[in-house]
Amino acid sequence: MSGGLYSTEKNDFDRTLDLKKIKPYGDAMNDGKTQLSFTLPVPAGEEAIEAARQLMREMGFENPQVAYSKELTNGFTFFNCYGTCSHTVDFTAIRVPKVTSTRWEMRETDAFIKERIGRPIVVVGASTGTDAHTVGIDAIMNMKGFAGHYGLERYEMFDAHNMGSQVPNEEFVARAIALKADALLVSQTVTQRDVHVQNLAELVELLEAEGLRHKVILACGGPRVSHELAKELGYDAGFGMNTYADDVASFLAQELDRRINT
Ligand code: B12
Repeated sequence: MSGGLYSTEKNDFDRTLDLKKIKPYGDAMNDGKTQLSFTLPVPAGEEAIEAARQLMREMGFENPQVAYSKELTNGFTFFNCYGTCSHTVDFTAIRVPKVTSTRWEMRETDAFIKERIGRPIVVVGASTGTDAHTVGIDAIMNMKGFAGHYGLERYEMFDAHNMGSQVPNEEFVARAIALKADALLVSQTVTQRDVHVQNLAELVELLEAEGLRHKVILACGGPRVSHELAKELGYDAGFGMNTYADDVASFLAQELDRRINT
């Protein structure tokens, strides 16, 4: 097949594919068939189903169909729906800012650090501010890791310190200074009223006030964190959902090597 599925050329599989105007695929190219689910704050019944259909039309779906609905609790109904999407997106114009390091396995990263840095990389991590969610930072740092990917504590060449959750920025910075950290990892899960943005920005200000910002690699992560947002807030990198320790470890090793050796 010439060019592959993601080339701008039409592929042999379906000549009606136009990457400048992509839409959901159900069982034929460009049919727009979409499944979506949502809950409305109304009791179950024919009126609720009609409300769901009308809402889908407003969202740009033709032929809206409610396949399943169930009242979850008094006055709240869940819907499973199908519809035909009437909108398209230009796939060829999409540019997503992302971390550009190469993802290596744990052993490759350890070997690289041994050879190029010559000592373990000191990392301090926490879920900071009022955020009580620990699962994200644990997934990255703890020995057992996440979904079969060991965390930084398992690496021979990382000296990983996980401070847990609800760590005030001041305490986080104090620990970074005490341990002479090379890298700081911040996790933010709660985003209500943009609390994550305020908290992440405050940490950058504190680090700048201590004259530390450019001495450490600063990365953040969480389900609603993107690399773009992280860069905007003055971080070196941002990691979203489905990140593994491999991603962060590779990034830290390659970034520290760039800073020390080039
Ligand atoms: C478990 C959970 C809790 C547990 C947390 C227990 C614990 N020890 O962590 C408890 C019950 C305590 C809890 C409390 C609250 N929760 Co809660 N919680 C969840 C839940 C169900 C799962 C989160 C989770 O563990 N995900 C699994 C991990 C592995 O995924 P992750 O965090 O995205 O992490 C990955 C990536 O994002 C990334 N990553 C994350 N951090 C970092 C950091 C770095 C440096 C890097 C590189 C990568 C990285 O890597 C990880 C692995 O891939 C979610 C809903 C959901 N299904 O997601 C709600 C949810 C996050 N909680 C929510 C809320 C609102 C709360 C409360 C405020 C509720 C309340 N009113 O009291 C409180 C928080 C109070 C506080 N002060 O923070 C909301 C957040 C909404 C929002 N956008 O702000 C959610 C989305 C539920 C919802 N739909 O409303 N919660």
